[in-house]
Amino acid sequence: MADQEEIAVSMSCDEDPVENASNANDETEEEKTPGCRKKVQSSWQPVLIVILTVALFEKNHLSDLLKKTLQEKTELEVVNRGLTVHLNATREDLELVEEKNRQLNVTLNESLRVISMASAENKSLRQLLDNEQQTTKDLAATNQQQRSILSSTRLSFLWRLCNSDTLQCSRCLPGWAEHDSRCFFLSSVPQKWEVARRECLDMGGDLAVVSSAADQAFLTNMTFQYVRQHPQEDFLSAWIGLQDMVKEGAYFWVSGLKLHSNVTYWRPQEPNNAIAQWEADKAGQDCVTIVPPDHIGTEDWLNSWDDIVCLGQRHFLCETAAFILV
Ligand SMILES: [Ca+2]
Ligand SMILES: [Ca+2]
Repeated sequence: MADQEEIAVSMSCDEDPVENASNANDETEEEKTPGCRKKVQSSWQPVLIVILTVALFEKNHLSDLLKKTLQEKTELEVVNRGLTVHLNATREDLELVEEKNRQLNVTLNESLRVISMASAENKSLRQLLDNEQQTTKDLAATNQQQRSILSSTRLSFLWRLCNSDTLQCSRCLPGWAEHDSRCFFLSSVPQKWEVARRECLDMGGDLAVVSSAADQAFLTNMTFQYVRQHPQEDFLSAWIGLQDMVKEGAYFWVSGLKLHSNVTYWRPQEPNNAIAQWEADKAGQDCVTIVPPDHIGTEDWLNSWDDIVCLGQRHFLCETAAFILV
């Protein structure tokens, strides 16, 4: 609208627009046509006012827009700074996370290595366990077999204690006599005292020990009965487990007990540590035997001990504990 008005004014004032246009800035020409200029100025004022108003409006608008933009810029800068701070913090966190991740990777690798080693060791242990289980199984089978054999052996051993006809069982093996929960054996073959003791030990016992008058009576009676049952043998006496080999006169039982003065059953004039003329080259009499009495029940029949040379050949009396039958 403003442009159309300006053209209309120009067309009504200038007959030769080209010429006027070429002299538009010529002050001398302006002075020659003052009426036309005043006319033009009066017609341009509203336009200028409008233009100025519009320009002012635009200026204010642009100013407001600039302020708004500057404010937004400021806000954006604040936000940007905040985001930058946040970004930096995030980067630091990320670096920490990455460092932690590296450490976790190291730990993980170490754990995997340990697990691998443990797995190998576990496999080895499993193999050992399998071998041990197989060995245990084999041993159990062998044990069962041995138990079977032992049971059979034990039964046959126990049967030795029993009469197969009467099923009466003794607590002592055949050939042994029971007394005071002990079993006594009188050998049919004479031996030296040391050899005799070894044979008693091999049978699970030792040479007999006299702990009481009852023991003495029982053992002396055994020798007496043996002589009666074997009148053809030259039975002199039988070793018991008493000796004074270490110190003359200091008698000890094979059990380690010292001879008690209240439990002694020496023959008259014994012990005399005598050396027979035919044994002059031997040591004194340091081992004790029971000499069978001529009669049982006489006044001094229990006093049957005699010390004789240990290297002499004598029968011998052994003892063991009696079996416990349940
Ligand atoms: Ca002696
Ligand atoms: Ca003597």
